[in-house]
Amino acid sequence: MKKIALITGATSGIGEACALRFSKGGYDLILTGRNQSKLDLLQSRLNADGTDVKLLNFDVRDRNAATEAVNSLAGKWCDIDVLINNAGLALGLEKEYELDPEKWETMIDTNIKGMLTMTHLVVPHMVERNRGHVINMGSLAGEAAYPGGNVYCATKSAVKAISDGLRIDLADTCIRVTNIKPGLVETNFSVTRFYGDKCKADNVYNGIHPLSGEDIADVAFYAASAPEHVQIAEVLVLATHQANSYVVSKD
Ligand code: 8X3
Repeated sequence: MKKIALITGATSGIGEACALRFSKGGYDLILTGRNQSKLDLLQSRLNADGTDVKLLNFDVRDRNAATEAVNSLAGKWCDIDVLINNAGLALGLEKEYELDPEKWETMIDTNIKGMLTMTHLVVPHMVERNRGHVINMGSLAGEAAYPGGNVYCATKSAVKAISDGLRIDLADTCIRVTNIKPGLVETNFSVTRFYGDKCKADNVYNGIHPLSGEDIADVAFYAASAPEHVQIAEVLVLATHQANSYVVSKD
């Protein structure tokens, strides 16, 4: 029987890359996202590769919708082996005291509360079966605040604390918890951060060979494929010419 991974925010970027990587690695997939047509497209693509795909169309910020969607799973789809809490975003680089409260609410509600909601809905079943793996998408941004990063950095610090806490809570089980912390990854991340300004977004990655969503998906798949007694607790993944949030050597 094939293993099952549930991936949030699966319609683009790292989430989509994880869907393709885990499909290639022999998993069937539960994919969640807000955009039904993008979910449908991804499903057709994965079905063509022989992967069975279940789509759940909801926003992780909506706890009722998430609960209804996850509770609608039946049969084999209830036995989730890997939960990839990927849905997340950054909005703006404004000063903390100038950032629109709606923006910080969106980041906190998605990156922290959405991840907690999914953990709350899925992990109890893993505990019942005494097997499973939670992979949370953290960030280099969670290591230390950088200029304009304020709330986004805080949400990714929270991902670290919440992952560490969950690992403690699950230490007497066979369930593993991994926090993956990418640095510069060229996806839609910066386009979203700069409210659709593609030029500003491109500038973040100009002059450096950044990571791709696929690079991060490979790390997630590696963590999921490690022998059962091996828990990859945390991985900081940087482009070769990025040393930290401040030092990036550009051409
Ligand atoms: C994305 C990494 O450093 O651009 O989470 O904030 S960074």
